[in-house]
Amino acid sequence: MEYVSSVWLGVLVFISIHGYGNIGPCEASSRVIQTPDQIYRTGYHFQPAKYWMNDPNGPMIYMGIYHFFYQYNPYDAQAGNIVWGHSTSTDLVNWTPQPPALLRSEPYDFKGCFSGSTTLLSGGKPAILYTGVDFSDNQVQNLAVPKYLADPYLTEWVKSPYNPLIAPNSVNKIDGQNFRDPTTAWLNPDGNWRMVVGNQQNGNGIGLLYRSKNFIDWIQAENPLHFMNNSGMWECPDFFPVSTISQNGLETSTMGPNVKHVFKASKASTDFYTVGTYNPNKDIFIPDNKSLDIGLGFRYDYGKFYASKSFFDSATSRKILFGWVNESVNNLEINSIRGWAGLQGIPRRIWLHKFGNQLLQWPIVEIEKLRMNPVIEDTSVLMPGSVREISGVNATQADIEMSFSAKTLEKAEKWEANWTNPQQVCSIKSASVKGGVGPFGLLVLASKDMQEYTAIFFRIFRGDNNNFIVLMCSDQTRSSLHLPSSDYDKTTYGALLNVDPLQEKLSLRTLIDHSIVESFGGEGKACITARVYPTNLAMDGATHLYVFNNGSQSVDISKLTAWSMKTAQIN
Ligand code: DQQ
Repeated sequence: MEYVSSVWLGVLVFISIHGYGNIGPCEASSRVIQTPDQIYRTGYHFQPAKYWMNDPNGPMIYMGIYHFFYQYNPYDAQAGNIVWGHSTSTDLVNWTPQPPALLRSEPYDFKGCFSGSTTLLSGGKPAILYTGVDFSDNQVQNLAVPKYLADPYLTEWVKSPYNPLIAPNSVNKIDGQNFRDPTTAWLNPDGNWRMVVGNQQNGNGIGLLYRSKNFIDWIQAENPLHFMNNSGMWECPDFFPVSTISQNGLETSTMGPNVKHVFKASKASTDFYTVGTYNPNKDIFIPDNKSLDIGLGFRYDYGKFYASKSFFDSATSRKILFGWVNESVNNLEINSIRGWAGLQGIPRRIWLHKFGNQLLQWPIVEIEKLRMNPVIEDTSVLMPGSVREISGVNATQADIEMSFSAKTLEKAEKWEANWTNPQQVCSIKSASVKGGVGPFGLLVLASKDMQEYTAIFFRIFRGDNNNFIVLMCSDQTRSSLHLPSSDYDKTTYGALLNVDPLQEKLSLRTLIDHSIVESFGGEGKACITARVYPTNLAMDGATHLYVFNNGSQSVDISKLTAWSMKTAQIN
């Protein structure tokens, strides 16, 4: 049933009385909330049993077992003492903990075993390349190999006696503070390996290129594989081929016809990528479109998702991406009390869009085996100003797929010429700001009275050329109200979605898991991940899920399916 919700109006009245931008969380609730350790732990997202985790490292499949490594502090829920945590899986959903693969043990990694990658060498033998932080705080590149290749779980790793393989020195003049995160290596037609290390020189982000015949002696190429002036340090570079004719992934050394390459760099808390052409003979990578180069064009995610790492799953011919989803609490004490910090996003399958300029991303299909008790709504109309609860779903641990369409876009607001940053438009035009076509979408992890919610929504604008512009937003301004705003990062996230709303339905997939909300818009054209800490979850263990339309025009929901999600066995 459609209705103009008095609750929604109540929210708007509340906002207008209290002032939207400055609602102090303490003002919103005078209750003191004791936050138990486990409330915000996730049910189906990867996290260690305790303590701090950041970057994904070297995911791979070996002898039919998936391996996942990660930056891990084995003593504390804060960054520091970094080693390589390790877990294994047969389905990328349930994970078994293994002993850390790399501990800080040698002069060349005594201050940290930083990020790196795995490569499958000839005969499928795995090798880890990783950054060690040495006694003098210099970052150096190291090698480790499995102790027992017959062990599918690879529980023991041996560091190479030749370490460090590459170190900053007076000849190469590399800045030892900004030299880290080797990529998976690829084998060039000339029979030599190549790999890239992240670097910064004079504020310019650089992907230094190295060549090696034997995986031990690495020679720096004269030119970097890629760089960008004034873009700051490039952490965790990734470089891999994608097919222009198939959604299948490609093994990292694949080259030739129907292949493009993707270069990714992590900088300023954001993972940027660009699609281009790699010439293996000249060792040159050229982005197809300069205006879509690193920092200018596409991001894997427009919310919280960093230091990502991809791998080729030879068992299913997929390219799969992992990314670190940091906490949004700035108060380190909170993490310490909880005893853990950091999540991995649900692994995403990635492939090149048919237009060739961007990747599409979708949660791996295996996650769907956790779905249960679907709530299915067929076509319905969302009237202007309406809010409707989706009941019968565990709204704390859910997977929702839906698509919207509008019969007319007559009421679309004008896209202003000075709006160059979608994220800013999402903050000005947040979920509570009434629009023309939209905002419409989901209110997740919401309280019953809807004082608190996280809104994932679309707005459709009219551009100058009679075109339509689709904005996708994730609005956290009314999330986690029990946390003082000084402790909680409430940034609103936003992205433009390359969808023609006259021709196509607007799809939304949202994964909710206690303190993470991952949203995939336009069938994976734009992703936004947010961290939220629902007050209600702390109070009574309950959260709610709503669809809403705060525009002045009705929109149709063509299909909506919401599943409760089972809990996976994770570490
Ligand atoms: N995290 C690692 C570094 C990397 C950074 C240290 C990115 O190797 O550059 O934990 O989050």
